[in-house]
Amino acid sequence: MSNLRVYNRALSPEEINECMKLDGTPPPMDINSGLQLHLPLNEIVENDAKEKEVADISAGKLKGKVNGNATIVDDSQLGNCINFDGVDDYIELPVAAIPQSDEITISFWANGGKSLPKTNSILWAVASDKINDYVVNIHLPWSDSQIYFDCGKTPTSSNSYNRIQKIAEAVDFKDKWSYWTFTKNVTTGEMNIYLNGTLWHSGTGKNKPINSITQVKVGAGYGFYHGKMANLRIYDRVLSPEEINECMKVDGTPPPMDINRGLQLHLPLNEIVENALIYGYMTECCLQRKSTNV
Ligand SMILES: [Ca+2]
Repeated sequence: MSNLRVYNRALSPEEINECMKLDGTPPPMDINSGLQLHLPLNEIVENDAKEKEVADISAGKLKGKVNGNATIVDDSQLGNCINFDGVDDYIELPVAAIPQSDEITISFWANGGKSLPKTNSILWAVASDKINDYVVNIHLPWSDSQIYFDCGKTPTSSNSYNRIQKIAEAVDFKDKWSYWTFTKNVTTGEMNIYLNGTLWHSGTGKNKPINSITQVKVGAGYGFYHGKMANLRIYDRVLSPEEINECMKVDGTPPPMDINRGLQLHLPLNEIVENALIYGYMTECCLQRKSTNV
């Protein structure tokens, strides 16, 4: 016997088939492991102080504060997404959005407006009040059509960042959605840029650390980004190419049926464990873990 499920509701034939399919499929990659921030950017809400915010759906539940008059627009490819006017719109994030770790991954969808290329940052995190004291900075692109990825700096001096850059085609940064992923590993000194899940540019010998930050902005920094953006994710680790492709696929796929709704019990029945002295605790803990790991 395998995968006994008990629900407090009647499942539809489609849901029953989904359970059957799921049990025969290997577990998916854990694209939530090391996730520091995930802004879907599909909704702007007002908080109690009447400030506009975007929600972080990662465990950290950080809030982004919306400035200017950034709007949510309906998009035929990605559904609702945020639009920056390129004049004064941006999101301010808490400094905890950028992990101070040896590794980082930043990924998002961007669809640039007509005014690109122009002087702008789409993501910007600085160590002081100096505009170019970058800890992380992405020009997408700068006015010279180059994509710049800056990450890590000499702690004691400003304007001392590690950088990789490459000229981009207009088709990659305007009037069309592209999925961009930026990674850095401080220990190996490797910095990578992926375009639509394929490695697009890389650099080595970039060992400067990702140190402390005083300000983080999305859609602005050194100039204002013009265009649409969706699903910003930041990780405290370097994602594999397979994981990057999985994120890209997840974002383009409609949400699956919620076969966990009303689930009272799920015994995978794939393991028999010996209990310890803390019998009651162990049983409850294992059952909980297994039902949430479906
Ligand atoms: Ca505006």
